[in-house]
Amino acid sequence: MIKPGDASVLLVIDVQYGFLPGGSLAVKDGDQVVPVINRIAGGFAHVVMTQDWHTPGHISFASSHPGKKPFETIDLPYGKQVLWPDHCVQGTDDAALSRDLSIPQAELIIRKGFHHNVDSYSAFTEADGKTTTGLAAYLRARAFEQVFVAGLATDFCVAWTALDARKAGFETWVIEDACRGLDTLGSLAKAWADMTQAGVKRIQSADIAL
Ligand code: VGL
Ligand code: ZN
Repeated sequence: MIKPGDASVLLVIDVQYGFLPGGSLAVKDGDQVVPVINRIAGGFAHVVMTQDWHTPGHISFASSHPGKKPFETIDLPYGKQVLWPDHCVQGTDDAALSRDLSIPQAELIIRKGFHHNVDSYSAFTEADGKTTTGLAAYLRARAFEQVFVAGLATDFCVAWTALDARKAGFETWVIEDACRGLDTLGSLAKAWADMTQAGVKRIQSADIAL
């Protein structure tokens, strides 16, 4: 069993209506993470949430690229980009955090994806690999050392966040049953392979002592 301590923080990634059933980029069974996250959050004194928060016409939207369809890829100056349906546009209900989350102690909400010409999956670094959200500096300033990651989607925002947490030197766990994936073009298996390779620990919510 793993017992979260004073130096542990839970990152709750993108539990927003856009990624829940009925949302614009719905993750299958995405709503099932909510009760699991609510339960484990009770064991954490420190919680940070993220919120995908795109400009209208964002570069990651297929609709911004004539002739392109969602889930196709294109080459952008910073690398390959999967194109998505329009989702989580700033100020819309689709971008709102689920009202079923019950985590009143959450200390910070990091918004990401608001740079019009750069996507951002990771809570730490945007897809250009250099623009920072400030989260690593925040976590260090707060003296956190262990990062636990849960939310949506396993193979994009959760995985990129966990990989960057490792790069930033944090001990990192992903709580598998507190996440659900999109799994487009084999992305879920690849994400787990990359995370395992990087030393991210894969656990279940039952492994956490609450
Ligand atoms: C996400 C695709 C596009 C995610 C966000 O939260 O995993 N995926 N934007
Ligand atoms: Zn997005």
